Amino acid sequence: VSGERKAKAERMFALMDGFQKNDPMSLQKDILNHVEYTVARSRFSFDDFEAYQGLSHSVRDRLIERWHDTQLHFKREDPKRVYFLSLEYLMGRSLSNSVINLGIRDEYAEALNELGFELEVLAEQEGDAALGNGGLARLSACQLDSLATLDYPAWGYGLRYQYGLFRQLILDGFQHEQPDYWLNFGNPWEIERVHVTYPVKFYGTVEEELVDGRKSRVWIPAETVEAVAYDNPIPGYGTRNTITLRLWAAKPSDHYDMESYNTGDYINAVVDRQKAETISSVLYPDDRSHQGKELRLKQQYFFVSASTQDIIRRFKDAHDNFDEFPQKVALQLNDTHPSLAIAEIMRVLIDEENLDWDRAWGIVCKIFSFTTHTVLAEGLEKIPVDLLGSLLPRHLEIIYDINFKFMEDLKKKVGLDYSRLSRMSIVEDGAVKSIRSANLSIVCSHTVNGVSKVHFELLKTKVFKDFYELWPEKFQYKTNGVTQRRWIVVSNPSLCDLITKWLGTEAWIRNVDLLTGLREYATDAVLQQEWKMVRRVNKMRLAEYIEVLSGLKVSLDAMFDVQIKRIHEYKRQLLNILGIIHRYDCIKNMNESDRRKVVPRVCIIGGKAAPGYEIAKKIIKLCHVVADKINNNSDIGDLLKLVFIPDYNVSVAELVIPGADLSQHLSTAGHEASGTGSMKFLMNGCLLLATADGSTVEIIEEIGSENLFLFGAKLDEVPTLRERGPNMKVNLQFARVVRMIRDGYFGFQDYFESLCDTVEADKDFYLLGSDFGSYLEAQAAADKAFVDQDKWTEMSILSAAGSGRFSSDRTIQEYAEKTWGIEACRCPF
Ligand code: BZD
Repeated sequence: VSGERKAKAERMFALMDGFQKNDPMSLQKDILNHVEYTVARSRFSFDDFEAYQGLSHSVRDRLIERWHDTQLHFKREDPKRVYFLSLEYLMGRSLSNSVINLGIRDEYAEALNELGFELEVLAEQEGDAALGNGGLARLSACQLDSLATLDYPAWGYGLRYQYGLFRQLILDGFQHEQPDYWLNFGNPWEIERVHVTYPVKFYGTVEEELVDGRKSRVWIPAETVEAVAYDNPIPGYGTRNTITLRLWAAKPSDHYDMESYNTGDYINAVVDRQKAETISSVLYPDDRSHQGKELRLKQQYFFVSASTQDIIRRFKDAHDNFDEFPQKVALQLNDTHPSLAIAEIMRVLIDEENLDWDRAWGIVCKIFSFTTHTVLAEGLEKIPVDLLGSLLPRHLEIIYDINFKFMEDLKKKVGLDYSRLSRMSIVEDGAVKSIRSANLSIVCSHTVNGVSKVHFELLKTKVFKDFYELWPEKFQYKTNGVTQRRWIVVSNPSLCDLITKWLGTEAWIRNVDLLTGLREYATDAVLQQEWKMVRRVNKMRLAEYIEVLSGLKVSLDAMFDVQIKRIHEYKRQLLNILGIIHRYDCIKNMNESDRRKVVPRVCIIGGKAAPGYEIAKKIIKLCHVVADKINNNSDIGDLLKLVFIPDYNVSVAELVIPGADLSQHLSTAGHEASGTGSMKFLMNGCLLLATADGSTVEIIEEIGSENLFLFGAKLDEVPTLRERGPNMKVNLQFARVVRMIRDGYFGFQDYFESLCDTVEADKDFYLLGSDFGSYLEAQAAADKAFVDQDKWTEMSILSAAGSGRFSSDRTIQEYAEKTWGIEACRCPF
């Protein structure tokens, strides 16, 4: 039978292959057909954007073919699947990534050339899919790429926001937020699944009813919204496997408020119906604070409910006994944002599938794993009980029940230690009674993961200390990683070719550990020469971008020094700017002969501030006024320039990272759970200037402390420093630059007052003052190293060569083996 099945499958795959041909001629035909029939433009007259549309539709066809094959294969094999639940994904652009992962980049480039277009130019037409805030969201995107590439049977689930992360507009140095209505001109990378829809219910009451002679709690919801699936195929590299990122959009339900139609208030009823769509309309732009807003809670439940219905439906297609559920399903909670999934699965198993509590609980405890991305206990998500009780009354009951049983068990273990019991309780009694999402997630997950070694230590000793003592076996960490496909192959094609040439193989694109092979050539004069060339061309691209943005011409001989990430006090962009002011001040007071020794710098800063985060917005403004002062001072010339890159996003990162000589990662030790930006720079041969925080500690293990510029207080010194205040010697230099701002040297004296206050000796929570001296020393060391370009290039090669551990392929393999218990399921042919 299996032979017959195989033959059938082979015939089918052969037919498919006959359907999509990848030679340049067929590709041209396809592109033109799409221009004519999909985009509805004449094939004799279309512009770059229309060419991009035609092109991406032809790529989409090829994605769909592999995606169908993969889904069919998964269905047949019925392996254990992992479902990755995340409220945020920062996918960026898809075109280049897709043609590379499909292995038909060169064919497309040739086809387009013959049509008079350039692939790179058309790729620029695409806007970013920015359905996320920062590190957590980009990590999800990298992990999907690795899941597909490593052939894991995986699904990503999320929300299809109509408005992604706001666009940052800078007017007179101030940040303004503009809506990102990214779906305006259609999105060729998604497939609307009109038949994959689920009702999601809200509000109402819980009543006790007799069901089959048993007393049961029954939720009678008051509102229904429809969730419609949009599938985004995610192709793996070097494999046919193409997995699904399924994003849900909210649509009015057909059952919605029929009453109003009957009573004749037709117009209001239609307007009301439309309100359902607001659930998936906008991404919350705060990457730290949790405000307990109803809409946010609705988003979370909407996404969780639709996803779990889909997962359970898929399970039930092939199984009828829920005890098998844990053998087939792993649910990964990306931070606490999807933690309502726990209560939802309990509810479905008990209320809809009629399992008793213990059986349902036994299942739930085997399927969930939870990864936290936070370092501060204060940063943990809380849901006000009142809000949850009104929106999801039955879920609140279930969470109370889980907590009651947990507390009873805990009492048996720790006795009546009330302070401990209250710290560990899922329910927080306080001014606002709330549900602690992290406690819920820990209690109900079999594994809790941190994202770096340092983070893991903090989880064990601070953030989740009580839980670690109770269940040490639950806690693990998986060092974050990024995908080398996006961060080298797509964004730095010349470095990619160079690496392949020197390693003599492309295999590193799937097995990044092979990069260590570059170590033996780190001092090879020929490689060094070629490496420098590649880096210079990338700097040229970046310099052109800067000129177009700001009109500023920068020297390619200068050190390009970059800090790009969300603006946060703990990330200390302010430390960077104060350092720049100090450098400016020194240069101004130098004589001619000293000036000749200065290493010229182009300082580049970019990032968004959460709209309500005043201090972060002031840091952006400060950057602009300092830049105005420095860049317009003819006396300084090329020795120092400062540029703020507006609207930082994934595609900007793809341009900036390959062109950076030095990148800065300045978080106060103990504040960055991991940090993944540094990994992208490292892979691209950019040197790091960093504190011993998050992933940097592990980067040092790989490349050695001699190959980066380390500074600042160590994790264990931070608490003492906070108590003692900064030491006086450092204070002098630091006080001088802060004083310049306070005195109005850069203008906006009143406006910057509160910003300066945050770093006054007695308030300097993030320790800018005490780290300043050591920061300047690290900067001086970087200058010194840059003078010897051969040595610098050696360090650069060693950085890239040591970046293998920071591939998301490694992270995902560890998750698969140690947390999810899933195996690869490779689509044949
Ligand atoms: O997650 C980040 C951490 O700050 C980084 O250190 C880490 O590298 C990455 C990936 O693990 N956290 C976030 O990006 N968090 C958010 O974006 C976020 C969004 C909404 C609500 C809360 C946090």
